[in-house]
Amino acid sequence: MTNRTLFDAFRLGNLTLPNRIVMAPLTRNRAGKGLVPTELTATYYRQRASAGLIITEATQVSEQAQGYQDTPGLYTQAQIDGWRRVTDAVHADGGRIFVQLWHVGRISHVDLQPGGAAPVAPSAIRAQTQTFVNNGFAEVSEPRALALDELPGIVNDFRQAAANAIAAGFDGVEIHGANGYLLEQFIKDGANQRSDAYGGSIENRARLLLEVTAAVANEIGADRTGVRLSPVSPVNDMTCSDPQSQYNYIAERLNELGVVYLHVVEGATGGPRQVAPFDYAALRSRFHQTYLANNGYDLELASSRLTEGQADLFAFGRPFISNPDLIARLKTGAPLAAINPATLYGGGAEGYTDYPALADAHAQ
Ligand code: 8OZ
Repeated sequence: MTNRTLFDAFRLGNLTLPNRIVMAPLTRNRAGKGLVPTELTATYYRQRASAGLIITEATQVSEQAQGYQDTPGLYTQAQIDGWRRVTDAVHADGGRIFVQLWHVGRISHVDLQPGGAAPVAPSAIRAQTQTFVNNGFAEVSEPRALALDELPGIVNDFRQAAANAIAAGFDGVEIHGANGYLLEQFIKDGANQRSDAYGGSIENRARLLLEVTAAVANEIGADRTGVRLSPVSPVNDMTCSDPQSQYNYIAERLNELGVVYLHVVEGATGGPRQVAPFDYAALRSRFHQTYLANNGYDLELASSRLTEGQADLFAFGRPFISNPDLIARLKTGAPLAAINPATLYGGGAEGYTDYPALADAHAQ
């Protein structure tokens, strides 16, 4: 038992977070032309600068990495310039911000791929799930299996996007190794039936994630590199025959690489925490840097987990959408505003930058 509180400062790499509550990555599908973040994006993140740390929405490392309409990228100069406006706005209001980098792999659609090509994956197995494209939901497309000699290019795309992130003023990057996207497609055997060095054994299935992480850490520093995992989440049609040994192994290797945090989606992403047996304490014991816990946390659960010493930081997702001043509300016990599910994905300011902070609400 400890008497730490969620509102105490925490040292993360070279940053001092003023509290232990992190804004989780949240896809909002509002990038502008060229998949560039807009002034509205800068306003949205600036409004949330009191978070201990902001982790941005998932951001593509290449054109091929896109799987949903209007999600931002970080591989063109215009995108770097757009993100610079965001990081400047957050820093001006005293905040800290990491960008989450992803490649969606097979969770994509031919209409989002360069030249209308098939999305790429470890194996040519189509996921039973949908994506948001052409202003509606559609089944994801049949993927093609990546050739062995294409994998260094993917590692390099992550490395380059991490360098771009620093050029854009980010404090660090989070590698999206969760939720059924490319890196997790390699990790979990339901999506990976390769017989080369990237499939089969636990070591082989972890290889791409670990190569990407090593390349990013080498480029920008392990103290600015975090990794997100979701060991038992079934989202995006994922299955894994032995998640505990698979993820214990990954945690040991990430510990050796010295990455600054492990961000763990506990249970089914955005759904029940109890979905399959998994020992998160065993995972955490293998990783000696910061453990960032995610999924369904509220003030009470996060406080008790912190007191028990089960995690260092706690990511809150949906509450940050409708409460830009979430930290102040949690601290003072003020009521939380409800989210409007209709304005989560796509659109403009409505349901994005127009949720008031309490002080504003009182002034109206
Ligand atoms: C919701 C809608 C689209 C994408 C994830 C990036 O699950 C996502 C995502 C969430 O990690």
